[in-house]
Amino acid sequence: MIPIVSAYTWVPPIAQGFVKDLRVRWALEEAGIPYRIKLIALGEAKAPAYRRWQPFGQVPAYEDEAGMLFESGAIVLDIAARSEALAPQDPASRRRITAWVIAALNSVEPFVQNYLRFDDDGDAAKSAKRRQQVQSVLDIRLESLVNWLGTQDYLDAGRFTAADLMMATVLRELMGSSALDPYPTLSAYLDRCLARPGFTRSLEPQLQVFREHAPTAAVS
Ligand SMILES: N[C@@H](CCC(=O)N[C@@H](CS)C(=O)NCC(=O)O)C(=O)O
Repeated sequence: MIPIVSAYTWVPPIAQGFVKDLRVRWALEEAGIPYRIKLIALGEAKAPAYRRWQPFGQVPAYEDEAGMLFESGAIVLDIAARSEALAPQDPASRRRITAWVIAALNSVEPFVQNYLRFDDDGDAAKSAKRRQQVQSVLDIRLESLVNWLGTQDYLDAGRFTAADLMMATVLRELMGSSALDPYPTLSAYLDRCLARPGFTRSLEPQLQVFREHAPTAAVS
């Protein structure tokens, strides 16, 4: 069976290019595994039938001959477990790459999202202080990544792996902000990951679907 990945027909412009089916598409592109996209409307994701595939009513969900799966990290790791292109297949490498995928999702992404979603609450002094706190905890994580990378091009195994795929999708969320400015190592790392043809092959089709399903302006 050709693997199936769920994706939205359309999301607001701010989310376009960042919907998390991108991670799965990218992994499949790197692995050279053909796949089909199952498009669903935003509202459809909340229907009971879809929730049997993705319990939280989100994308991506995934299905292949082994069955249904959800959570982008779990899906990428599952694909990596079968693809040398995404991870060296010796057990020691695979467990380190698992750790990095979880680190991207658990030790970095929450701080990225807190930073990006920070909202002033109207009290300028309190907001400035809180913003500073949110930024400094993110900085601690980014500095840790810089220290880990040192002069390495990639997180582990001396080459691009699923660990970099996941970390790049997380760091990429910061691209519209100034958060990466103090970290040229991370900007260069991100550029290196996003320059991969597999990334472009995953991003473009997602964007194309949104172009095709763009809401038309109401005619008055
Ligand atoms: N932890 C999930 C998060 C998936 C997720 O956040 N999906 C978003 C799109 S990027 C979504 O479907 N949002 C709609 C919603 O939560 O109702 C994963 O990594 O797969």
